[in-house]
Amino acid sequence: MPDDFERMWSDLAPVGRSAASGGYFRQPFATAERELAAWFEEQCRARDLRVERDDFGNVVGWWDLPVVEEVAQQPSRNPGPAAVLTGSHLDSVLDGGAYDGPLGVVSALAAVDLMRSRGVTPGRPVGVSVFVEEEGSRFGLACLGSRLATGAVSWETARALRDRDGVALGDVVAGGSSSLLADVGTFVELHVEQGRDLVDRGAAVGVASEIWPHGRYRFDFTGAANHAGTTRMEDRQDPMLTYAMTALAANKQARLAGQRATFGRVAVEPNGTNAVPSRVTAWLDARCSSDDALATLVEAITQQASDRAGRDGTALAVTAESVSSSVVFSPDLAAAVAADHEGGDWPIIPTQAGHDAGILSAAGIPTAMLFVRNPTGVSHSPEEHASIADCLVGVSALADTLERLTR
Ligand code: HGY
Ligand code: MN
Ligand code: MN
Ligand code: MN
Repeated sequence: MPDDFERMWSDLAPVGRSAASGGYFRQPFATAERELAAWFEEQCRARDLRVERDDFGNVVGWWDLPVVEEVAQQPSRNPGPAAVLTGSHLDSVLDGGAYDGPLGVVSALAAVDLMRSRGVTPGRPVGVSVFVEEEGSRFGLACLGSRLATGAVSWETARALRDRDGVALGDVVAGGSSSLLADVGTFVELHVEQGRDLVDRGAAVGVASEIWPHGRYRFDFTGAANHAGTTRMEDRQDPMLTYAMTALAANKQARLAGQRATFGRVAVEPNGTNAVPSRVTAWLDARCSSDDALATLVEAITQQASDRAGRDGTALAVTAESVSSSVVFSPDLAAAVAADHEGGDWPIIPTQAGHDAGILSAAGIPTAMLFVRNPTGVSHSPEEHASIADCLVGVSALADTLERLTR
């Protein structure tokens, strides 16, 4: 299995991603997703996993139950046992790392290999899944694929989402419906840790207790375009100033409240060197320990932005583009997954990162997350990393969990 894992891990290179290069892909959504899906489906076929796609680009490779003849004589038999699904995503943030997402997919495939090498025949179907556009890097809505698969967002709404070039999702994806999750009873997602809890605890693997509430908010600062040199300072209505003071306020407010917030994306129009801009659009990413704390923090930042706009003679509009409430994973399932480790329970820790696991949990599917230690905790960066040794511990922990859930 180790060579399988390392071979698969390096195999991602053809689609622009590989552990070695910390690669990422810049191709447009459709190209990257199509190439990544082709790589994944090839891995499924190599394992005789039945490939099922939905209308949104999400894919599952199914390890079906062996067909048992006598079932045919028992037409009244209840439908088969609920399936156990495991997987993650293959897309990335811009200039991201190689582990966030792919580690969960490669580890799921390797866990199937490991279970088979142990001679395990699951008593339930096992699915390996890839949900598309988990980062929302192109169409702006995180966990887009899993939201569509669970119905958390309708296709009618999602199809109108546009990327930075104005291309609508409905123009690049067929759309329609998804039945991938129809028979899924439990979902388990393995993910590289995006933080340093496991390093601090000296553990190779951890289990998620919850996902902090988080949201994305678009701040539109509007001013008056003018000459950068000839316009007196007191005559300016500079939206860049209002944005800059708001970014400062967001950082200060988050620190004071013990929460997390940043403006990671900014668009300036007309973006000239010698002109006061007419408009600055900036996206706030806020993550808080409770729904109330999130609402309070965003309200405080918005209020300071509004006060500043009044002083600068600029206008402000704030739009909440997506808000995800707190997700608390099933404590019993988390405890059972944590206890699967012969050397004592894996630590159970919160995460501030959103995941498809959060969407499926919110849709009522019992869900667990396994984290693999990231030596620096750095993520959403080419510096993101996990050692092969820890990755293999993660695969073994995932196989143990799947084995227990499918008995
Ligand atoms: O942005 C996040 O929270 C996650 O990495 N998608
Ligand atoms: Mn991510
Ligand atoms: Mn991820
Ligand atoms: Mn995620």
